Amino acid sequence: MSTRTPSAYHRPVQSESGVLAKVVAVFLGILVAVLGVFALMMWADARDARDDANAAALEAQAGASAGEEHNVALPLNSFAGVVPENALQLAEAHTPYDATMPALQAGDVVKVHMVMKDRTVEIAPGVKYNVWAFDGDYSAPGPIVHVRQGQTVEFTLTNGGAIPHSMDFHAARIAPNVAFRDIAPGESFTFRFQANDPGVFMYHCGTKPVLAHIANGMYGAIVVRPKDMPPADNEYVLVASEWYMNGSGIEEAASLDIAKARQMTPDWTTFNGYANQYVTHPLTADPGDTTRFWVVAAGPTLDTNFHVVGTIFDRAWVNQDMTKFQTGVQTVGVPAGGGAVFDVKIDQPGLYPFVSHAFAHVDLGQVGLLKVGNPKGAGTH
Ligand SMILES: [Cu+2]
Repeated sequence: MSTRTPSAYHRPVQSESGVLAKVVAVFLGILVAVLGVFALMMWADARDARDDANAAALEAQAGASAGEEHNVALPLNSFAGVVPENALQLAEAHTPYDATMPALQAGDVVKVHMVMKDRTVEIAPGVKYNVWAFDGDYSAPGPIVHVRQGQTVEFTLTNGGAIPHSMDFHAARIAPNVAFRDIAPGESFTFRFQANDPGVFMYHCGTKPVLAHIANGMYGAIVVRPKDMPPADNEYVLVASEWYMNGSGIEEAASLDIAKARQMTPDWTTFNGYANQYVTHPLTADPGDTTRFWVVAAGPTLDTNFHVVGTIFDRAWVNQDMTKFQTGVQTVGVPAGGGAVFDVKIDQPGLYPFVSHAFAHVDLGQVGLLKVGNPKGAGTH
């Protein structure tokens, strides 16, 4: 399953389905309302307090009109208050983080090499942020590590950044003062651990202040596949996190606002580092498939309340107890620093939003779509 399939679900589409037509109509209404807000905001000073208040009111109205369908429109406003006028085009042009579970590797030892790098990335359409994060295809979160229970992970950290960093694997049972020690810029360090505990775990830089290092993007997910698990047709990895910015990130890239981070008032919340990326580029499944979500809440501070709209979790392995699963669960809290695994078997084609059901998170970007089949109004490719 590709996560890079372009989506045209938001374009006007004729539909015979009353429900679908309603959804599309509501969505287009939201889109028009939100774009209208932004046209106004671009004309005025977007940071003017009065305009922000008006825009927030209008957006609240738009959100309210979404009603029970849930608002899957781009939340084009945030605490920072500004996105570019062409946010929708930028969202479409964005290449989403590939949430697809990577293949396992053969052998007893799996070598993982991560290079830390200071870089500027987009965390929402046209919104740039200076991360301390990972080199390569992924910036924040880092690459998905996927190993089989019992394999040994040989991990090498190379610090290509400007200050000391480290890496703490929650999947490891190891002396942290040795394995998770700070590595100076320009240096590398290798340690090994046997991944005997199955589940999906956070990894993150543990250098002080940890709040700043995680808030700046130094986190990711490691999946330790259990020896026995029911089969799934599609497997996706989602890392929930939040961003705290000292500016809008539009004119120039923003950096961390540590006061906001301490107050837990994020500008954006995301799955896999970019607001709403799987709304514009949905994850996919075929009707009748069992789709498995491996979810980590990286924080740095906030939990995620994982829920898939339009279905119920057939199985939920909660916070890494992989010996048993709950059945028929609607929403599961994934604590910051924790993880959980969710199976949904969906028969009816459609667009199924996955969200943190703490809905402030949805407004700030922690929402995506699972596109089951090829529903009308959801794009044809
Ligand atoms: Cu760090």
